[in-house]
Amino acid sequence: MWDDTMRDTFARQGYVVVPDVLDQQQLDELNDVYDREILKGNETLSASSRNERRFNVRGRGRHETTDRHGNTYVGRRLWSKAYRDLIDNETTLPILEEVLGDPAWGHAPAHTPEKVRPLFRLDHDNVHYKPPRKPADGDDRGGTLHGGPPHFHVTCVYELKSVGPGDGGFGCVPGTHKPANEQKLLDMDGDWRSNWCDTEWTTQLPNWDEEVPVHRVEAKAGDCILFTEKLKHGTIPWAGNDERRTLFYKYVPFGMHHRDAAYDTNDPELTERQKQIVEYSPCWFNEPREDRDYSANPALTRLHPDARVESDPSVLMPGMCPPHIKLTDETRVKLLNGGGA
Ligand SMILES: O=C(O)CCC(=O)C(=O)O
Repeated sequence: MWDDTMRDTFARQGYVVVPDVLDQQQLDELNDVYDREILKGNETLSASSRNERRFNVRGRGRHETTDRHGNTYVGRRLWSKAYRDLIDNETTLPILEEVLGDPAWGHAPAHTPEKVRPLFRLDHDNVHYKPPRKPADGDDRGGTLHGGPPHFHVTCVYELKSVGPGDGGFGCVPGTHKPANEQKLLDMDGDWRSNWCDTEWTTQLPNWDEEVPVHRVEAKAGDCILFTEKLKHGTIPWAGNDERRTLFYKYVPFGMHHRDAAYDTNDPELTERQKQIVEYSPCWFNEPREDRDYSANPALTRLHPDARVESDPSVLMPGMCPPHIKLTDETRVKLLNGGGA
């Protein structure tokens, strides 16, 4: 399935649609739980969010456990065998291993030791829901374009219902995962982040650079849109006759902090491999966000002995950008002075 054609498409566009990742039985199970947990049973959603639901479900039925590194986890996500099996889906797993493990793709820092390169992590998840919508149903601005070449996470977008022409949902500006193409956006006058797509409710800037066209990505139920967060992407207003039901599983390379969702690794229903994928790395190549309290998670601040201030760009595929290594000034000085991690 992940052949050179698909690899080339992903390298060129920054995304690729991997077809038929989920079979009908998996889709039925995922949709059944979705119906039960989200559409019918979820009393925690506020009335204002009934038309547009964007959330992760980690916080439902909260409970807390502590893993073997001393990190504390709170919460559960949509939780059934079908959802757990998406953590290490057999089709996307080898793709993730390659694009998150091989520093040539610009997600893993070049100094990541070979033996930990296959150990990517599920950083967090999101669920998007939209009811069927018609133009008369009122304003929908969709979302702004975001992402950028120094980002280092990769997302598997699983469609639980088909997304057809003109429906909306996932959109992007292919090629902008590479700085040279991103620059074409940065050079455009006007608010290109908000005004990037022509729909019933939104208008593209009249001076949009034709060299960086927008893709409205279609996919069948069961397909996976795999994209790098280096790519400029966003949500196109929903205009489908059917619902939008989309799951986002967002992965990072070993030892790279992004949003750090904290899954319950003590859940007995996880397989060993799933546990390893949701577990925090024991030490890190970048540092966690300063606006969060990590006192319950001591291992989240421990740097890997091979941590560096920058990732060597010479290993990259042509045009790719190395991952941003977020470090405090104090750590930078220490590393630059040869103090080690
Ligand atoms: O498919 C979409 O709605 C866009 C998702 C998105 O912007 C994201 O996952 O960061």
